[in-house]
Amino acid sequence: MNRFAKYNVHDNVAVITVNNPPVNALSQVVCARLIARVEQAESDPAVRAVLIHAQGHTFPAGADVKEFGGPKLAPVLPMVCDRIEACIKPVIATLHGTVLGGGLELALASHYRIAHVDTKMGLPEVNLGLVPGAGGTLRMPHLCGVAFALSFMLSGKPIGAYFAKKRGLIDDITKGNSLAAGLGMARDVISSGTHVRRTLAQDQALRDPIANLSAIKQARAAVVTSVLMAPDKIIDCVEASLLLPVKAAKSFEWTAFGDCLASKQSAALRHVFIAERLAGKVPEVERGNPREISNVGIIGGGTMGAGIAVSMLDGGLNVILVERDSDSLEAGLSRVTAVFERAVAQKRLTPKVMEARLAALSGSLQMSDLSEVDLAVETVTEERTIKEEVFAQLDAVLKQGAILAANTSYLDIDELAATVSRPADVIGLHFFSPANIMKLLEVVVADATSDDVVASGFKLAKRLGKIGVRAGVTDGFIGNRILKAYRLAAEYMVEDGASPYQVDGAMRDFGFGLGPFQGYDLAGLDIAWVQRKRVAASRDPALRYTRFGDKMCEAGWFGHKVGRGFYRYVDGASKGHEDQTVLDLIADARMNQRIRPREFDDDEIQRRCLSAMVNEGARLLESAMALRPSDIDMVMVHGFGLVRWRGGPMHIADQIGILQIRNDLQRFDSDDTHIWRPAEMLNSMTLNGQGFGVLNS
Ligand code: T1G
Repeated sequence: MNRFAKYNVHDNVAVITVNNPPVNALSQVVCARLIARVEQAESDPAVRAVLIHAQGHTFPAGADVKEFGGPKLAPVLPMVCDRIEACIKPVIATLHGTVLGGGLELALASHYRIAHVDTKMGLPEVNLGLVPGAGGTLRMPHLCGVAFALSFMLSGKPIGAYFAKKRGLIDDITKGNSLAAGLGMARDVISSGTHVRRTLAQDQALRDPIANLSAIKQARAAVVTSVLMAPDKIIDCVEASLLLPVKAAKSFEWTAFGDCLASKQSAALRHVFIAERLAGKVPEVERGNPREISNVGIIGGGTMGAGIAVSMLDGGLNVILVERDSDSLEAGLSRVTAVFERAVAQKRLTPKVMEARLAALSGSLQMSDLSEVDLAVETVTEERTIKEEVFAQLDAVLKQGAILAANTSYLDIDELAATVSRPADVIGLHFFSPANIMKLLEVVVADATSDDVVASGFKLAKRLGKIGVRAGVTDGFIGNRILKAYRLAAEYMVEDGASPYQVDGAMRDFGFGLGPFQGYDLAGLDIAWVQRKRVAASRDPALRYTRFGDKMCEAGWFGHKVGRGFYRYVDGASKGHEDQTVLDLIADARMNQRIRPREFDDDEIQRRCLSAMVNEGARLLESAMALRPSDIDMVMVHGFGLVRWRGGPMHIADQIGILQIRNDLQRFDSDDTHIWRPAEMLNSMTLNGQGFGVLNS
């Protein structure tokens, strides 16, 4: 009984200590123990006040997200909160760490709250596609006013202790031990003899619904364009808390919570939450000991190198940027400085912080200046001979134990590792551009890469605030292999009759920030053209090859950087316009291929692109190039901008059903069998009635 919620009495104060590592999540068993302890305190004649506290580094950080998929077994968290609020003895919550979601709702139901000065408090349920479901949509407005409560719950962002006190969310702050401070407050409440047990019902008459309904109206206007369900539901609950009797308002909130919980959006958002934490669970990380990384050398100050330098500086690392000549070095350092200056101009960074970041940056023309770095990342031209040359120079100057990282998108890390004297120290760190913004880091593990170096790569990812995903050595690793299949599906449809603009529109509606052809224009059509020419000799003749992309490159239409690609960009504008000359070129290419164009609707466009991505994902899993399906989802969400509330291609496949994906593949199969032939895994999953979700462990 003592586990999960300990009970002991200090000087007439019953101390209930929640103990459910790692974040004291309010699982069903913790909820049951909490009610039992509150009732034990209430019936204990020696007790005159109750203190709720938590062991470990945080007061409960919310309901247990991992239980949401299962049955809602009593007692559910709202019952715990109501029982605390109804306790005839004063209940004090003493807060520390990150008090989030149901954890904060537990505190709100207590009669008094004191927080350690470093405590963060928030109701982030909206980020999981949920509403605060344990009384938060009633108690927050009641305590802090409707307008603030709405902005607090709709943003999902945590606040600090001082702001919380200013808003009336907590009664006091302590810089000392939160348990001692909580006991002190309990003793004060007892000695004052003035405790009045106020509940929501008693105070409802105090409210002025009309004055508050204007805040409701403003909040609705702010979310009117959102496709998300939870924000609307949060506003509905707050409005209900103003207009309905408390019991009815609580029931309204619980129903809204259940509606959100059952939604595909919330399932996807919870999937992403869990997937982000699963990605770091990698065998080599469990076995390895990460090396200390403080000083980093970056070879190449182009767009990628500069972005990586910013990311490393933001992570508090020292950076030496190496270039081949002074002009290039100057340009590279300027690119880094410009990113920080833009952040200061947009008030995302203070000048003082910018100064500190730039103080950790230096430049050099000598590889020998990297002799003391812990990690060297090459970001030079995507040509094997050039990268091998850089690796040879690094191998000659780096200290023992330094890590050599290649930031290649395609090249074979095993081959690169074989060219140096320390292959075990070689790893792929594939950043996604812009490297200081995109959260994905593909950690590419070569055969020779040591466990320690892999563990170092994942520790670095966490330090940079990125999601590290383990990838095997395969052409394009995970992201670019999925992208290649997606793009092939899109190109085949354009050659068969769809317009690139229709495909882009359909895939933006699907959840990507940009359609595939917008993505080509942004990256540069010539990049893929170079890749196509690189593999031309070894291309599978059975694989369908579309010609219009080559025709556009032969015409110099490389995309945004030259003012035209699939779209026209007037005066360097970031948004392009559709271009009839592109449609004419595609029509000519079709004619040359004797293709009679046909119509595609958006549903077929989305299903073709999705099934191509899922099929390639299954192949990556079969070949162990990806560890788990949710890692593939992380690559598409954090590397290619698929919205979180879609969850990722493998998650969507589970929502649609593997049988449908497989049937689509067979239906789309024509002469381009490469991307449509169902992966063997899909066949066996169909037979077993299995989804990808069971493989996410
Ligand atoms: N439930 C279950 N496990 C959780 C959890 C949660 N709420 N939060 C974290 N974990 C696990 C996580 O999976 C990982 O597990 C470990 O804790 C460390 O997490 C009714 C409906 C608290 C700021 O949204 O924001 O309450 O990998 O790597 O970087 O109204 O976790 O070790 O096995 O993130 O130090 C609302 C979500 C829930 C908070 C800590 N609460 N968590 O960050 O560690 S819904 C949240 C976080 C709710 C009520 C509603 C962060 C953190 P493992 P971590 P961290």
